[in-house]
Amino acid sequence: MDREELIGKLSTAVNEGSVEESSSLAEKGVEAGFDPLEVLAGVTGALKEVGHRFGRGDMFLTELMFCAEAAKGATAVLTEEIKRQKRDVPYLGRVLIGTVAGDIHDIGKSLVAALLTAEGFEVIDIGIDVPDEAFVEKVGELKPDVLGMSALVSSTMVKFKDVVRALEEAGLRDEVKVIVGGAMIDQEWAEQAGADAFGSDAVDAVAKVRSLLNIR
Ligand code: B1M
Repeated sequence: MDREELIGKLSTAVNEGSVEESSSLAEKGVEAGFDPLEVLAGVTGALKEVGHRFGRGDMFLTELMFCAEAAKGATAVLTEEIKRQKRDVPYLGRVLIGTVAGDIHDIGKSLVAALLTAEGFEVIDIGIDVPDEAFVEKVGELKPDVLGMSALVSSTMVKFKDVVRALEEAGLRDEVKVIVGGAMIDQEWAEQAGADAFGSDAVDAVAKVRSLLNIR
């Protein structure tokens, strides 16, 4: 099977919510030596398609959940390979990352965390549905160089602003750079929230974190 065929089959597996099939195809891609980032793009592209179908009402929530599990399985295999390929990279800094309160989407956030780890950052992932105060508490306790927040739903995007304000109130805002991202987020929203950067995807997030810390 060539790369295009594998990516096509993987996209179908994600679209159909075939959990075992998607992981097995991702493993085949790794064994064949295909670029894991390129294969990952097939997975995220398929999830976008799934999102459109769900948004149009062409799919039930239970079906969406299977598609998400299929994507997660493949993503886990591919991100492990990315980390393996980037072994022995120098330490670049500490990043605290999480999905904001009220939001349980974690695939994008985990992908950003995995690529940052592969790049040489120590990433502390505090999970999903993270209350504002937990972000602030962890920034105070762990002193990360960068705080990353992810949000995917319109009603949770406002949380970035709340956390930034809470960091200011705790006197911690000047001690940490803030980057935000998620499917609905753009540069303008990030600026309005008071963040220092916006990541359009995981690769861009890594570039922005490097730039925030003046790492060439
Ligand atoms: Co949800 N969901 N979902 N969902 N879901 C969306 C976001 C939605 C757009 C689908 C749709 O209707 N078209 C819609 C939001 C609409 C809106 O608000 N305008 C939606 C909805 C409505 C919901 C529920 C409310 C559905 C319901 O219950 N009726 C519910 C919300 C629950 C909650 O959070 N409270 C819900 C639930 C779910 C599942 C649990 C079934 C599942 C998530 C499973 C999981 O994460 N473990 C799910 C999924 C899978 C999606 C879609 C289809 C795919 C999301 C995804 O993982 N994409 C999504 C549609 C879409 O996004 N177009 C949708 C792949 C991922 C790699 O991309 O997360 O964008 P993404 O991350 C990218 C970039 O955005 C960026 O880099 C990543 C890698 O490239 N990025 C960052 C992300 N975070 C970053 C942080 C950074 C920097 C970059 O710095 C820190």
